Amino acid sequence: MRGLWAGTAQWATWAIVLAIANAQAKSGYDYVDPLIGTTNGGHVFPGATLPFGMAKAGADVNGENQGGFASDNSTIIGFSHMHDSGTGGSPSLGNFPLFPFAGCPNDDINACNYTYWDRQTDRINGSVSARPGYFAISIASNIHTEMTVTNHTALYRFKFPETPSTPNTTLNPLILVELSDLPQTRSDGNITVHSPSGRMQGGGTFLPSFGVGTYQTYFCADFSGADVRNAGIFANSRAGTMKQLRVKSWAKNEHSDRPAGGWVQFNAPSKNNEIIARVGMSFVSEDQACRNAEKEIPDFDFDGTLAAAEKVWKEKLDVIKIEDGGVSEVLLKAFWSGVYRSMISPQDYTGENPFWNSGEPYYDSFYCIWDSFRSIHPLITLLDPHSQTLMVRSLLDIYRHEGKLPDCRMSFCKGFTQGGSNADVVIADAYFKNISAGVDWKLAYEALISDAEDEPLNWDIEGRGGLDSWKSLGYIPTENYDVQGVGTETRSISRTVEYAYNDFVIALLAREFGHMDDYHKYLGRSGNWINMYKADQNSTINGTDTGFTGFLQPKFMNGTWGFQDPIYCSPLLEFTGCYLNPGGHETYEGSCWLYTFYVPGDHSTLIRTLGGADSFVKRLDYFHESGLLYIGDEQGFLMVYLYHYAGRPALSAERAHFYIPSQFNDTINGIPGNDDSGAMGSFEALTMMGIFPNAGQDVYFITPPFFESVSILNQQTGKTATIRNINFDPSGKNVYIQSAKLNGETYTKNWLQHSFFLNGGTLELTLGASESSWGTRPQDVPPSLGPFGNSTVNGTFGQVGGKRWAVPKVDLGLVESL
Ligand SMILES: *C1O[C@H](CO)[C@@H](O)[C@H](O)[C@H]1NC(C)=O
Ligand SMILES: *[C@@H]1O[C@H](CO)[C@@H](O)[C@H](O)[C@H]1NC(C)=O
Ligand SMILES: *[C@@H]1O[C@H](CO)[C@@H](O)[C@H](O)[C@H]1NC(C)=O
Ligand SMILES: *[C@@H]1O[C@H](CO)[C@@H](O)[C@H](O)[C@H]1NC(C)=O
Ligand SMILES: *[C@@H]1O[C@H](CO)[C@@H](O)[C@H](O)[C@H]1NC(C)=O
Ligand SMILES: *[C@@H]1O[C@H](CO)[C@@H](O)[C@H](O)[C@H]1NC(C)=O
Ligand SMILES: *[C@@H]1O[C@H](CO)[C@@H](O)[C@H](O)[C@H]1NC(C)=O
Ligand SMILES: *[C@@H]1O[C@H](CO)[C@@H](O)[C@H](O)[C@H]1NC(C)=O
Ligand SMILES: *[C@@H]1O[C@H](CO)[C@@H](O)[C@H](O)[C@H]1NC(C)=O
Ligand SMILES: *[C@@H]1O[C@H](CO)[C@@H](O)[C@H](O)[C@H]1NC(C)=O
Ligand SMILES: *[C@@H]1O[C@H](CO)[C@@H](O)[C@H](O)[C@H]1NC(C)=O
Ligand SMILES: *[C@@H]1O[C@H](CO)[C@@H](O)[C@H](O)[C@H]1NC(C)=O
Repeated sequence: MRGLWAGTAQWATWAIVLAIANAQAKSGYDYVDPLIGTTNGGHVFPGATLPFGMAKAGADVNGENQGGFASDNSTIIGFSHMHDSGTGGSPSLGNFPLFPFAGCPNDDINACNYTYWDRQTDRINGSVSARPGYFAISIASNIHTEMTVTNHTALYRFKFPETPSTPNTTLNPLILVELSDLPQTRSDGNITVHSPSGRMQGGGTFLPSFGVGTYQTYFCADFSGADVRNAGIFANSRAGTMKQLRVKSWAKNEHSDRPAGGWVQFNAPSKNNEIIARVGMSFVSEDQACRNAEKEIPDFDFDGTLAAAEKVWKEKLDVIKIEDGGVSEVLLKAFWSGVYRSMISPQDYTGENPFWNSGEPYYDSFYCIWDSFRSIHPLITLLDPHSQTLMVRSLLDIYRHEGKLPDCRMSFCKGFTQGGSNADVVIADAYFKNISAGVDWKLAYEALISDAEDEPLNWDIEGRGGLDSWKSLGYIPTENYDVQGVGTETRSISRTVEYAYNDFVIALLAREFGHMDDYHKYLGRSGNWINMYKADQNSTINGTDTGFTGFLQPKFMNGTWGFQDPIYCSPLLEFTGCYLNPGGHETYEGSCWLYTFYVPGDHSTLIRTLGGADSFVKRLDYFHESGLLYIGDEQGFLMVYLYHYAGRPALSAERAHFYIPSQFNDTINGIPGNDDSGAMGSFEALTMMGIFPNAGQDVYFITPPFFESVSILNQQTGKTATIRNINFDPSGKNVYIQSAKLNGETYTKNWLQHSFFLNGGTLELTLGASESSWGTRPQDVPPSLGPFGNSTVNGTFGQVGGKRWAVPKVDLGLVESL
């Protein structure tokens, strides 16, 4: 069909008109399915939120409720107003859930159910409806609940049945709020119920879901649509008309799941059997929670609030335009949903910080940077550089007030560090991609040097451990002797490779800032990974030699090698053996096989170390094909693209098409691992646009987009960059680039720089059905420290064709109105 349209200018014009008409018919927004990843451990939050919004309204289940909801048969226990999405930790937030009843049987207030185990109610199958800014579900009591949000306020519309489903019950809706959170960690709490207004307000102290300390949060609930009949407090499973309650933990720092909260009962609603509940949230005070709600939703206008939320999302997604070229809806839905999920966290809590008021932005739920530095932040940088700027400034403000950059942070608490100090990479990535407005780079550099030089007392929650050994021995020894700080003494191999890459990006910034001594120092340390490379280590699977020799291995302080089976903690052997559990493993959530490939700053040296390009490619193929690689954890992402460094970009494209859609697709279990605040989504989005980044460097690997063309509007410059496939084949057979043109000029490098997106332009990729010589020469591969291939000549990172590249700095202030 398409062939008939090509050829004459007239038909071409019509094709454009049709393409535009099509684009208007269905926008990116229409393809987003927030329910993707809501079962089998995806832990995606599918409820209503604004981009990076604090209020995240959703239905909460009694089951796999890390993100509140799950697409299974679990019961509904409440509707709550803040969540985190995709956590690998325990359930997060979900404070102060509401729960509705159409009436209490026999008009007995105690015949309603108060505790979550008593009140849990089945969902009505097939009643869930979700789209950006909106979520709705019906439960077995025939109450239909819809929700939408503003930045700090959740808005619910409960529609009650004319006849309540319980016997001898008249329509007198009762809505309760419980002083609890999803993981049941409340230690103390207060609630005040106002009659006759029906306002309920209060606060509580809770535990973060993957960190240390406690946090306090506050709510303010108001209702509209029915007159208040009665109101009060409940405790345990009994309700009464007392109006105020203060619960305290029974012992210091003990939390309890002793149920307590408030309730309001109404006369029959005046219109449509509907009651609107508006719940303002704050981390500062009850008063501020009420003010947020009154300011953001003064009139309880559900439809107007929803329309505003939809508009914000449409605008957010609209910076990407695609011509889909006839690909399946599976790919369209996976793509747009991935883009969407990359923009729900971290959350903008500016103005809600109870600890300091610096005038700087405050973002929270960097959950965790170990997961997000690789692709979430690079994607936000492309699609929403202003938000990325605010996030970077927020990270630096956290450094200013808490003494270290976070590696993980949620609910104003320090979260657990999994490997290196990877905020260093976020900051370097931002620097090289023109994230500049209002960023204090002197402070940023100081923060990075602090990570590299000063070990904190507790390096489980910030910074790095083992720095004395790092500096003197050049690796993190297994069973390290560390007198500077305490932390979980495992993961010596994975911490070594991550610290090495963190030092690599510090070196790049040192050079930018003219600190040449630091540049040489950190460049030197960035090579430390090789100190754990045991050249004669073999790897067998069930006694059969894989044929590959040379792996990272544990090494003690005295230089003696330890042993960890190179496949240990891969899917093939003790897959779950390498978490933050104590002892017995020197890698984190992955095998020595995996971490031996993790040298993002110096792939050329890695390739030479592993025997040159051909054996590197063989090893990488084996890694992908043997079952050793799990793509559902973030370290797996870069592994898809390492072929680029060996001059085989075609193989990266093949792998990308293998994993999408077989592992990333449009089903409710359509992601292979927990989403970690959108990490899986950002991998899908960047991969399908054909521009996966090597985070921390000004490098995007070119692979053909999964669509006929992709355009991204840069909000800093107002320029549009388009990547267009020629000979595009929607069935995905022509995935091999034969030749490329950048703005009309032949382009042979297999990678792009961010200036393409800042300056705009067109990259045309001519595709074919088999691998070509495009992008395969040493001068075509992305920069590395060492030279490509063999050579003993020193490579110089960042020098391409003898000229060091520079990213033009653009003043964000000029174009913010875009
Ligand atoms: C390897 O070294 C030889 C001799 O120095 C040189 O001619 C050749 O271009 C090098 N190959 C690569 C891939 O750099
Ligand atoms: C719900 O339960 C039914 C019957 O027990 C089962 O067939 C179905 O697969 C379940 N659905 C989900 C999403 O778990
Ligand atoms: C029905 O409810 C009323 C109160 O509304 C109560 O007086 C009556 O006894 C109840 N009847 C039954 C059968 O429970
Ligand atoms: C309370 O829970 C019981 C047991 O599940 C249920 O039979 C009853 O209908 C519930 N009451 C209301 C008002 O929903
Ligand atoms: C939903 O369907 C499953 C079977 O598919 C069933 O087990 C479950 O009870 C249903 N839930 C409700 C609320 O009807
Ligand atoms: C919501 O917060 C975003 C920043 O996260 C801001 O740009 C936007 O203006 C806010 N919306 C309203 C209505 O205040
Ligand atoms: C509860 O109220 C008491 C007394 O006013 C106050 O000291 C405490 O901070 C409050 N706690 C919360 C979590 O609001
Ligand atoms: C490792 O493998 C190499 C090549 O397959 C073999 O020559 C060598 O003997 C093996 N070493 C051990 C310790 O098995
Ligand atoms: C290794 O052997 C065990 C026991 O026979 C088997 O269950 C497992 O699947 C094998 N693993 C691989 C990777 O072949
Ligand atoms: C080095 O230290 C390890 C761990 O303490 C020990 O097992 C090994 O025997 C030591 N090697 C030498 C040569 O002392
Ligand atoms: C979709 O992705 C999930 C998760 O990776 C996978 O288990 C499933 O097989 C995929 N479904 C299809 C139809 O490819
Ligand atoms: C090349 O590497 C050697 C050894 O690491 C070093 O001494 C020398 O200064 C380097 N040369 C340049 C030009 O960087």
